[in-house]
Amino acid sequence: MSIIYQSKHKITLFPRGVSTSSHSDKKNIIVRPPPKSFANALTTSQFTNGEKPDYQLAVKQHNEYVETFKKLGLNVIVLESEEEYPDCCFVEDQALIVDNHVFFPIPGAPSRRGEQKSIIQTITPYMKSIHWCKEPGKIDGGDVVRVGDKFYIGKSKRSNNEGISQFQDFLTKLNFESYIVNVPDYSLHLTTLCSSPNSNLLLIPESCKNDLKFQNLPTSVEIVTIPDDETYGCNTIGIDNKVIISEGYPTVKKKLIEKGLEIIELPMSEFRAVDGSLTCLSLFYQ
Ligand code: CIR
Repeated sequence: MSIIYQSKHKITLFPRGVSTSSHSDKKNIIVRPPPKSFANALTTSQFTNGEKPDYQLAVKQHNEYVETFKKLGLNVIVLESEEEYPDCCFVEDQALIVDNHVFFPIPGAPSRRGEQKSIIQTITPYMKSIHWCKEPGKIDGGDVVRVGDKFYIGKSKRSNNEGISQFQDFLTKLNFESYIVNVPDYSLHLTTLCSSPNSNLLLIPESCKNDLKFQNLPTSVEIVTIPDDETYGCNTIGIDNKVIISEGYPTVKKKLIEKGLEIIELPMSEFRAVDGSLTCLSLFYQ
């Protein structure tokens, strides 16, 4: 198995609102640094001005991300980069872990399917049950947002009805409600547009207030809208009273401070260049 680093098991804080995990089930975090081939990662950007991502800077930014979780007391498991998979740092897409039950999706991008092998090897020993997506289903972890104890699943270019329905069956067996949200064409994943920094908040861009239909949100949840030019900043990771946000999104910062949350800002420019956000870089389990 290709684990290159594992921090001391010192756990005091619990992240929440990241993809599929609740605040109480995140003790271990799996990450994978970008490979040297990172500049070839999939992207919707055109790079007309020679703005391809810079590998060295991406490694530096990834390192800051990892150090943040170590400082917060999580057990950090760092997998080896895989050169043949330029997108391999975006581990969120490769597994859907809910209360230590895992659903392994068939990732929507065929070029990314081989990234899953090492994730399967790493996670499987710790899971209570293992479930597999079957063809013709496809779904990316980046299309799943947990808000409190309800799950919202993005129907996107990467996640189709068959994949979503298989994942919903998995959630039903675990007694969770789930709802489909149509992801607008201009966006890669549901997590590209929103996040739940704690179980009472949902951050979305203003223009998505009408586009993204979150049915039956828990009554305690407040929707916080952010100007469209800060859409990228809507992807956050909440940890107890702290929230990790991307650097350069002043309204996101201000509104979360107003909610009494403490902010940790991280530079994300190189991951943003290839459509990756904060949550895409991690997988959590108990
Ligand atoms: C991709 O297109 O698959 C990667 N370049 C970005 C994946 C981002 N992952 C995520 O939002 N969960």
